[in-house]
Formats: sequence, structure tokens, C-alpha cells
Amino acid sequence: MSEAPKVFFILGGPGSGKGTNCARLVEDFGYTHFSAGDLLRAAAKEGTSEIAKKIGAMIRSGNIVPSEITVALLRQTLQEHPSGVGYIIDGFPRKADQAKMFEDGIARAAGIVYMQCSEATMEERLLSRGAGDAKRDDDNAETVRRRFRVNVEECEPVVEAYKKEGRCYVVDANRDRDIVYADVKEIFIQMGEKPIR
Ligand code: UP5
Ligand code: MG
Repeated sequence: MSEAPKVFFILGGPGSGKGTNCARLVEDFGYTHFSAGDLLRAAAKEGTSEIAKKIGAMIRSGNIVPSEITVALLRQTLQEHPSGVGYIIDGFPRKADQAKMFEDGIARAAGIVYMQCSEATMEERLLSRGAGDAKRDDDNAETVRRRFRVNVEECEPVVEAYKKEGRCYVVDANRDRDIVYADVKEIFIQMGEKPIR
């Protein structure tokens, strides 16, 4: 990449609606979207290497994959998918060292949005998602508890740090889909972004 890419981070606890809202941002603004979790799940499936096995095990247990692995994966993915419009990355950074590694080495985020959601709401969404095709290995009661704990201990401090820097927009993600997304879209417009439709 000759110059730093334009990147927005969409953060929020497990089941807060990061993926759902990113899909709509892609339609309205034309961004290229990557979910760090989806990239890691694909990497875990792809290989039989020790690293692939390690990633799979970390995700199944609800723990955070070592930052070097995730940042390298994101760097490679952005290089392989040039975007004239920009990227939205969801579910990353989840730890302070990841945030620093990405922002120092790849690009400083152009904007950060935090989907604030109660654990009760997130749990209900995750456990009901587990019922259909979209079932994920980590959508069981035990792993969800671990994901919530990691979220409080590791991920929320990243959000707090961004809030202190005055860089983080907060959305109440407990509400109905369309109401939540209307706020998300408005934030992007406030950040100077232009809808393509
Ligand atoms: N839904 C969404 N919005 C709704 C609304 N307003 N009202 C009612 N229902 C709503 O949504 C979850 C479910 O809720 C869906 O069924 C949706 O239809 C419904 P979704 O948009 O999927 O929420 P999202 O926040 O994307 O939830 P997800 O489960 O993907 O969040 P996680 O943060 O847990 O998952 P992620 O894939 O980001 O990470 C998984 C694991 O990967 C982590 O636990 C970790 O092990 C690993 N990981 C790393 O190690 N490092 C990283 O950097 C990233 C991930
Ligand atoms: Mg997701």
C-alpha cells in the first residue's frame, strides 16, 4: 500500500450488532468490510498448521488470538483488497496492544464507533442466532460467558481509551435494528462521509 488506507473501527461486545450494521454501511457508503472474527475463523478453517489450530482453539474458548497474528492477517487482507472508498473493520482492536500495533504500523483510524449493548440483550441475540444456519462454535452458553468476561476485561478498556481521546462515537445498540442503524449512518455522515445512494 503506497499510502495509509482509510479505516473505520466498529467496536462492541459479542452480539452487539457489529456485523449487522457493517453490512448496511457497505450498501450505503460502498466501503469494503472485514470482520476480524470472520477472517480468523476462515484462517482457522483453511489450514492444518499449528497456527490454524491455535486460532481455532482460541475462538472456540472465547479468548483473544495473539495480536501479531490478527494484525498480520488484517495487513495482508487490506493489501489484497484495495479500496478507493475505505474500509470498515469490525471487532478489532480488542486489546490495547492490537490498537497500537495497527495504528502505528498500518493506519490511524479515521473514526471509531462503539455499539453499546447490555449483556442481557447480547446473550439473547447470540443464543437465538445459534439455532439456525448461522450457528457458530462459540455461540454456546459457556463460551458466551467467557466472551463477555474477555470483553469487560480486555475490550472495554480499549473503548474507554478511545473515548478519553475524544475519538469514539457511542450508539445505543439495544434498540430495534432500523433505529440503531439510523444512528450509525448519521454518525458516518457527521464524520464527513458521503452515502453513495
Ligand atoms: N441482531 C443484530 N442487531 C439486532 C437488533 N438491533 N435487534 C435484534 N437483533 C439484532 O448480531 C448478532 C445477532 O443479533 C444476529 O443474529 C443479528 O441478526 C441480531 P451481529 O451483527 O452478528 O453482532 P456482532 O456484534 O457482529 O456479534 P459477533 O458474535 O460477531 O461478535 P463477537 O465480537 O463475539 O465476534 P467476532 O467474530 O468479532 O469475534 C469472535 C472471536 O474471534 C472472539 O471471541 C475472539 O476469540 C476472536 N477474535 C480475536 O481473537 N481477535 C480479534 O481481533 C477479533 C476476534
Ligand atoms: Mg460479527
